[in-house]
Amino acid sequence: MAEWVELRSDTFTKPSPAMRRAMADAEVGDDVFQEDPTVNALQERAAERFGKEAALYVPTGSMGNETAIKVFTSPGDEIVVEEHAHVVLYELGGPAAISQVMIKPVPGAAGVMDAADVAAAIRAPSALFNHTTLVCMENTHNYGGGTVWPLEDFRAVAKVAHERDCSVFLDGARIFNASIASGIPVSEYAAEVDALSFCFSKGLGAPVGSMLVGSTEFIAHARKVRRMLGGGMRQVGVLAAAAAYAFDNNVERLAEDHANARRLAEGFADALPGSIDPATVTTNIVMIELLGRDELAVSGALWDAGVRILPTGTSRLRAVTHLDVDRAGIERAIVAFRDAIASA
Ligand code: TLP
Repeated sequence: MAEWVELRSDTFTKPSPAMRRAMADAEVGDDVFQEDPTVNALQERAAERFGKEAALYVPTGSMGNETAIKVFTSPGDEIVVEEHAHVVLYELGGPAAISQVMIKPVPGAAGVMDAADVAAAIRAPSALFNHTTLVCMENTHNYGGGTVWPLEDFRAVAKVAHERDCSVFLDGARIFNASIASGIPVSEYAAEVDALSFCFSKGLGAPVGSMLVGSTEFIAHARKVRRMLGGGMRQVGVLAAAAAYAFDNNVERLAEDHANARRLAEGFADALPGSIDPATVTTNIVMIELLGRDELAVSGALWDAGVRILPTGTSRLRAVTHLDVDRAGIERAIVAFRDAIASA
């Protein structure tokens, strides 16, 4: 039996022996000079898969998001984003610090914004008001509980943004989870936006790395910003090889993580009725309402039982399924949760 059931995040996945072999065998070159063949091939492959002109390998999802925001805005602009988006809550004020933009947060239904709210949040060009130049969406939505945006909502938001001359960016850190859950190819989401980021280092199981995808012009500018932020990497083909392996082997299997997340939610709902509606769990993120119980006491009891679940600071716990947790681990987590609730 595994020592731990690690459910704090899909970022905890470790490279498998086969992925490590692919890394060891990678051909490399200096990527600042665009001479790393493994990186170049990965970028071409990503651009093709998303139906865009070009792509840029970046160290993290946060750097991808912050780079895109900088490319699409000028200091003093305003960007419209769902209020619980990663760029709002978890990037340490990056949009303000790096791009000098204001954030106009918009409420969402489990992370999905309404096009009318977005339209109302975009300010008309004026000598008095902040200039709105960018609308960002997040799919799947992390804080919302791994929500997949319905395509029509996604299209409606992109449409109102474009009609008002805003660029549209997608934080698609987990876009492959969205695609596997909905059956919608990633290129269909990509077709609605000007650029997007996605991560290899989450459910796809690579140790590092994300990708920015967009037009040739966008990527050329993003390459400069990446360098400015300290993200110009050298013989990084060893990491890109892990990402290529993830592309080949770890996309279709995300369905297994989604089934495990649903089973986990069912077990939690059984142990603590009202803590979660399992029907809302469609990808790999499970947000559990503790209904007044102390989140640190519950997560501490789980930890003692060998189950790691993330306290969020809001009386909710978050569990994320991934390729390093199998069904036996899920069942173990359910038993531990039942015990933790009984003693909390
Ligand atoms: N999210 C992490 C934490 O930072 C919260 C996690 O464990 O889920 N966009 C989204 C939607 C994300 O969930 C994350 C990571 C990122 C961007 C940033 O990726 P990294 O960690 O590579 O900078």
